[in-house]
This record gives sequence, structure tokens and C-alpha cells, in this order.
Amino acid sequence: MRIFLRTISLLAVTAISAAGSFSSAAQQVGHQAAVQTGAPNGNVQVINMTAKKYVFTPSPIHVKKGTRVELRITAIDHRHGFKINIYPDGGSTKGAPGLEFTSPKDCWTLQKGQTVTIDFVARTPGHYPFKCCKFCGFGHMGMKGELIVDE
Ligand SMILES: [Cu+2]
Repeated sequence: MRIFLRTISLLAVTAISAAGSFSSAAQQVGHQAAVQTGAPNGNVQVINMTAKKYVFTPSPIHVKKGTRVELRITAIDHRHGFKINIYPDGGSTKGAPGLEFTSPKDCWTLQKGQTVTIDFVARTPGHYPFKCCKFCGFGHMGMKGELIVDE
């Protein structure tokens, strides 16, 4: 029981400090300091993705916990959108999100023929579904994918 309680309080402290670093990073968007906060090891994993009716390729995408990811998405046939859950499946929507974005957005617009770069740090292991958030035709609702952050 004592060990259980200690684990709980440790988790609470971790969540609070993570939330603190997230909000300060959000305030410093674009500054070098924020980037360094997000990725102490400086490793960046570049992932090139395409969006077309009605599929994101590749998907699912696997990244390791703690990785700073540069996701480059190109819509090749039509305008699409990109919206991703920032909390892992079944996770709380309180406290620090599992994906920490340099410039968070609810929906990124992917104009045909242009590449949009989305930066984030994969903080918490789990499954993060994403989907198209700009109507693109009859299969729009089924245009989905998944990012998996591995331990
Ligand atoms: Cu769509």
C-alpha cells in the first residue's frame, strides 16, 4: 500500500512538471529554447507522409518515446486536412498531452501539392489516431491513420 501511494504521488509530480514545461514551451514557440526543451538529445526523426483520397501513407507510424518528430505531409490529389489526438487512447484529457507540439493546431490544412511540416515530441507511449479534417469527398470520414509511440 505504501509503495502504491508513493507511485501515485510520483505520477502526480511528473504530470505537474510536464504540464509546466509544456505551457512554457507553448509560450516560446519559434524560439530555440523551446525546441531544446522539447528534445534534450537533439535527435529528430523526419517522417514523410502523403495524403490522398482516402488514405494517409504510411500508417500506422511507429516512433520511440522521447523522439522529436518532424512530420512532413503532402496532399497529392486534393486538399485534405490533418487532425491528431494529443492524448493516447483511453487516456485522460487533463494534464500534459502525450504529444507536445511546437505549434499546436486543431486541424492543419493540407493544400494540394504543398508540404506541411508538423513538429512534436512523442512524450507518452500509446496510440494516437489521426484523420482528415477537411471534407474531401465521399470517403472523407474513413480517411484515418494512427501514430504509435513505443516505449
Ligand atoms: Cu477529407
